[in-house]
Amino acid sequence: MSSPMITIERFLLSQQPEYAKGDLTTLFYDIALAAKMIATQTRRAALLDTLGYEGTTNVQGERQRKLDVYADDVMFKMNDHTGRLCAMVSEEREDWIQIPDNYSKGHYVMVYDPLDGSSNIDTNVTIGTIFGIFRTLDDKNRGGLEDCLRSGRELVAAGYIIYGTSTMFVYSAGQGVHGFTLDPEIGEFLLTHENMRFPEKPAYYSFNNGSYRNWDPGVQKYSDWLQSNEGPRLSQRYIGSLVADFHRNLLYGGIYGYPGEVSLPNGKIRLLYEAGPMAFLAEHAGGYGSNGVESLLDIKPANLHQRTPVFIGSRELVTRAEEFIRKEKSK
Ligand code: AFP
Repeated sequence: MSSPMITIERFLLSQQPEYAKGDLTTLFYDIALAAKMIATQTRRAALLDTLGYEGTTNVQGERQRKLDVYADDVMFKMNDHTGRLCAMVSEEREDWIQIPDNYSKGHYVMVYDPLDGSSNIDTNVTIGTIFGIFRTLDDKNRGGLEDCLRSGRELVAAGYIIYGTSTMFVYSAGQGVHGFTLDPEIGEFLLTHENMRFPEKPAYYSFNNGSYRNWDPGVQKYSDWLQSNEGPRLSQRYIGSLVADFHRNLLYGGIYGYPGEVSLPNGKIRLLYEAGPMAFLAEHAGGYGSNGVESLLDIKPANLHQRTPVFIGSRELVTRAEEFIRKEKSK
């Protein structure tokens, strides 16, 4: 354990710039509380009969699992009444979420994927929650759709919670990426990974190679290069949970990719509440996130649930992917 013992609350207070002390700090604390509730529920899911499907589908046409619905509800209920947010966007809801009339509206917008990788839930594989935070564009006119449809460059903070062998809260508010581990005995997140950076020499690449035949030639050639003698000689690790694959690659160096496919030209990952926040974290850890052509942070979504190809992780590996893709496109 790190020494001295630093709780997430203490760290947040010491790190936030003066303007953000208060609302942004407590917003993180609210998210951390939601994370503890989701962690408790996921750990006991089989015992509480919360594995399996809810019997509904979300806006992406995906069948919702009971834990997807639970996590979405917790993220919403921990944040709707606090007066810190003026709007939210969730993967699980078609429209953006306005703050109920009986609560006051704050100055921040939170976008989130309540449970990423949820197809892994029933097999006890690591899953996560992703969030991003924007400041409202217009203090007098808060919480409209234009406050939500923003590029990743406009994020003031982003983070994820990873529900693995331990539960971790990882975030950046623009001053480094910091990780906290939940001590279940005392119910607190404690600082364990200060100032996380992608290591210089990467170790892993994480693509679903089962989809190789459906990728563009540029992505196929990049994948061939990764595995060739001329390549960087990485091991392949793919969990199929963006948060988990990203987290491992952040600690050991590497690249996660979810390219476009023949029947899914923009891939599967959502720009606003998955790719954008993860690209924000990558850049603040010395890495990079791209759609294969440009930075994921520079793309303004045209709609809330827009998808994008994703290549994210160690900067050099991602820029090499862009080179392969550009070269093939220009032929
Ligand atoms: P689910 O939330 O439906 O499990 O999707 C997770 C995800 O968006 C991302 O976290 C994974 O990396 C990717 O999809 C896995 O997709 P494939 O199974 O097609 O590789």
